[in-house]
Amino acid sequence: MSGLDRREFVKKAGIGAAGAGALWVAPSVLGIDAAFAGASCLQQDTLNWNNFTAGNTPPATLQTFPAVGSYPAVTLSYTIATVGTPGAGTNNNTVQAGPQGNINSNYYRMSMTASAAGQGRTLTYTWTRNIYNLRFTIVDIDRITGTQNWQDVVWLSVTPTIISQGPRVSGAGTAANPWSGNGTTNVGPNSSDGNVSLSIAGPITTLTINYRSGNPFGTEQFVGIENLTWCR
Ligand SMILES: [Ca+2]
Ligand SMILES: [Ca+2]
Repeated sequence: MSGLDRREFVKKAGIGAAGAGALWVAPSVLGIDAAFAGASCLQQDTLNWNNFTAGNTPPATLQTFPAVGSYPAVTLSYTIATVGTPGAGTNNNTVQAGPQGNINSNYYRMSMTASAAGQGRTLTYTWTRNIYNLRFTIVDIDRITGTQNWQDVVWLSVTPTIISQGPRVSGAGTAANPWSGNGTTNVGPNSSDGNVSLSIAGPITTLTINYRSGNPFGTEQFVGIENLTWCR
């Protein structure tokens, strides 16, 4: 469908441009990836890291999304805890400027310098009411072997649906089968090879992202969390 045809179709379908941000639109209508757009989303919210200052630690209460029509307000907060005794790493628990994972926008960074396997960070997001169809991308899950010898390991508290997974990442994102870097060299900021894009149908009010070192000796390592999008 051409752009003009699409606009005409949208018009005939009664999908107002002014409300496009708040209305669910059939994914096939606007050419959005169907799995990413989800089945039913009358009110979609996005936690956009570009709204935070790069270099800063974000506030524990990240953002309140106001009531819209019959959808009550929802507030997203987070906590981050340290597991074991890793070093601070570089810019742990901060918003950083992209690109990372070949995505040219701000992202949230967890970092450490591990001295033992299993050290890491535990990041927990909490919403004040049920949310559905959560989608986001984790970037730079990678590994170096040799002198530096570090490996990123990540799993979620809820089994995700994987939308896409880079070739340098193994696993399924669960405690039994975590994602981990499978390469031998660093995945750079302009590569998506260490990315995982996922969705969680929900409903959920909390999600924990476990980040660990997979190797007993490592230098500084990190992963990033891109924008979070969900439906109320
Ligand atoms: Ca990494
Ligand atoms: Ca990397």
